[in-house]
Amino acid sequence: MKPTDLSKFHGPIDPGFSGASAASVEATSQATFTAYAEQGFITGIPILAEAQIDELRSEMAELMRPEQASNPLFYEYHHNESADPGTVLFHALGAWRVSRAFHDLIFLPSLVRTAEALLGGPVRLWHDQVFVKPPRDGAVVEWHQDYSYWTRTKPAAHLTCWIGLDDSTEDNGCVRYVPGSHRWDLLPRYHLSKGMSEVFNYLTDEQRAAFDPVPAILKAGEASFHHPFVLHGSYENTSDRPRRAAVINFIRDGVYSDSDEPLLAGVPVIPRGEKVEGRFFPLLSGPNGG
Ligand SMILES: O=C(O)CCC(=O)C(=O)O
Repeated sequence: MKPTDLSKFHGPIDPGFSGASAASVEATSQATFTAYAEQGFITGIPILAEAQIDELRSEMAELMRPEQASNPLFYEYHHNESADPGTVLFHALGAWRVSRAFHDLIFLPSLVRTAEALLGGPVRLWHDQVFVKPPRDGAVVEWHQDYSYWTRTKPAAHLTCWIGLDDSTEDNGCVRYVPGSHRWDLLPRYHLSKGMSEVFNYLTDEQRAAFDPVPAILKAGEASFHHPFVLHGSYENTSDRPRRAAVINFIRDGVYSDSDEPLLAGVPVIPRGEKVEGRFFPLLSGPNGG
């Protein structure tokens, strides 16, 4: 049976999901703007209530079923993206088209309002991602800047929100950020889960000296937001707990295509120079984002 493509719904489908939100929609404080501008990320933002975490965890288990590998709604799907077969990184793009809870997550007002504040205007979905590191043999995510993977869209008015579905700690492979690295030039793109040393081939002496990552230790349901140039990565999960995450990648409304190829697998071409919009890039601000 053909799976239902939830991208046709540009607003929440299940009022119960959004209604359970833990987070009130508050104005972004000056301290938050300052931290984001200085460090390139902010962490510890409460987003999800217990019921939403439970729902996303159970839908994550569905998304990971072997038969999903052939689901054409995903833009990318890797049961294991790790280059080391002894470790596992489940990583997929496009869950919002497949799962109701992951779909409704992108419209949560608390997320959208923070994204608007940090990007300085109305926002759209660029794409979503899910990352799962299973207990004990969870793989690494190499140090990288997100925009290295997104140069086909311009300008770099992008923002990533990383939401933990488990407590994330140093031993289960939490994300780590290099404060201030959002002011560095763009690094090349390389394998996302091969090791943690590729990046050092490209850093200047000055950048190596300034390389001092900090762990984003989060409770389940909390989020961090990061700049598209901030250097970040994560080590193995050596704990006996999973480390599951939902990631939303926003663009400011007005970002345009710089490619004549599909921006995401299976999506109609947006010719170079034309605005990124339409069914697969919903506007989240305004009535859609509740
Ligand atoms: O989940 C991770 O460890 C990496 C996530 C990441 O690279 C991102 O959210 O941009």
